[in-house]
Amino acid sequence: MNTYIADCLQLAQKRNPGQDLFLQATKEVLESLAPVINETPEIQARSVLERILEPERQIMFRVSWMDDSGNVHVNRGYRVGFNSVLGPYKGGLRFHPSVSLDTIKFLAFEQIFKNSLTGLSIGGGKGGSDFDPKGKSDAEIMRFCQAFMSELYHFLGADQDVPAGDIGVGAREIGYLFGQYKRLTKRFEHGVLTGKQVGLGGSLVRKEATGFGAVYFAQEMLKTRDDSLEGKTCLVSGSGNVAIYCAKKLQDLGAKVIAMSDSSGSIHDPQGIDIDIIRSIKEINRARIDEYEKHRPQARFLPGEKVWRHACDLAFPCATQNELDLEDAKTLLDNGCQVVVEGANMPTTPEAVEELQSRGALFAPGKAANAGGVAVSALEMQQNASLENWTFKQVDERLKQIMASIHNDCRQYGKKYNRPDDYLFGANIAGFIRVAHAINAYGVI
Ligand code: NDP
Ligand code: 2IT
Repeated sequence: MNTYIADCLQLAQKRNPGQDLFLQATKEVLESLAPVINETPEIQARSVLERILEPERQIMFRVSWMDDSGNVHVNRGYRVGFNSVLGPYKGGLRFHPSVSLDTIKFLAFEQIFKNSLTGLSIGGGKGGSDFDPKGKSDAEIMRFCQAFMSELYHFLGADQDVPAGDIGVGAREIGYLFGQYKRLTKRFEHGVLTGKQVGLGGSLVRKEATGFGAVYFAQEMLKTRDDSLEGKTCLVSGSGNVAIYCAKKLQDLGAKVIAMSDSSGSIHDPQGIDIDIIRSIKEINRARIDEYEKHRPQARFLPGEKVWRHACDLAFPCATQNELDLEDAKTLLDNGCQVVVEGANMPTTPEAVEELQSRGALFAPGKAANAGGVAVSALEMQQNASLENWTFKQVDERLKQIMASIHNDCRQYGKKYNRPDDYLFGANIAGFIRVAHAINAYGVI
């Protein structure tokens, strides 16, 4: 390994002890950068990697709120503004009991390069809380969001930091957060949050964007092998926002999705998942996925099982980090899977990525394949700033163009260094170059 990169990774380890997800993400990006660093001495001379590895700011705060029975709970809130050389901090909020500073830092770090790949003016940030939305009433969710925003609002602004949704945060939560921001600031500042409801400043296609975008990316990958999604068998993990619209687009384009999951287990439907039933169970009723069995006699719920055990052509991990490990990768490959596209952030472990790539499968990293969500968030900011509302078709067309352009950038940078099929390498280099250029252009700040 290049010694400058090795030194920087060592420094990151020393500075961030125990932050395993963050260190995993930094290693995965930096290990790709040797060719660029070797041919661009200013990167080391101006300590560009050291500056990229250190968040510009990290905010942690107490969130106290009252449940419906009058009990007081205390959670921890986070917002990490990692890098703003390309634009205001942009990235989602995650509400999940597993959230720690480590989780938010890894997500914010990934977001820098993802946002750079979109070609739009957005920097990298992420936030959230260890609050668990499961089983909470609507009123409890509202009170939590209000308490969370009561601290966070000081640090937000359409030109400063613009959160959106992620795990456990969708249009309902964004509505409560926006309402509280408006109440506290006395400003109707549309562009301070994205993922708003359509009709209340939200953009058409934002809800669908991450899942649709991942499928548009997969289409581009298959085109390089003169292939298409028509007739392909697919596995999609998760059954949340990303998974649902990934599965929907796959089916619209003639593929068959035979398994999906949530944190309780997976469902297998050999005739193809009925996505309207999943939407009704998970998106509308916020229930558990085992209910699917009641609606489809041929389907089976497999408690605690992942989706990866079934034979498929393409796999789309769309739930959470490190959910597809080495054993899963081997099973997928042995059963004929040739393409893995990450809808989630860092769902594939490094060992699994290596196995997939070394056995000739195509692998698309989340920072490229799931960039459609944040890209349409940026289009929402654009619509808010110009007081315009674009049609579904207009936004969807822009999304397709952006995903095709990210795909092209990954391949071009891969080709330049004789690794045309290595999307992880190409995405890391393409994302990094734009950020490094801006860091140099702004001087030492
Ligand atoms: P949702 O909250 O809508 O859905 C998350 C899904 O993943 C649910 O099915 C959930 O199951 C499952 N899940 C979450 N955590 C775990 C866990 N620890 N173990 C097993 N299953 C889990 O989130 P999204 O669909 O928005 O996000 C999914 C992934 O996509 C995340 O990695 C996120 O960072 C990423 N992403 C999201 C974007 C967006 O715009 N929303 C954009 C780009 C990436 P259960 O219902 O049981 O909790
Ligand atoms: O991981 C992600 O890109 C998101 N959760 C979406 C961020 C956004 O600002 O739309």
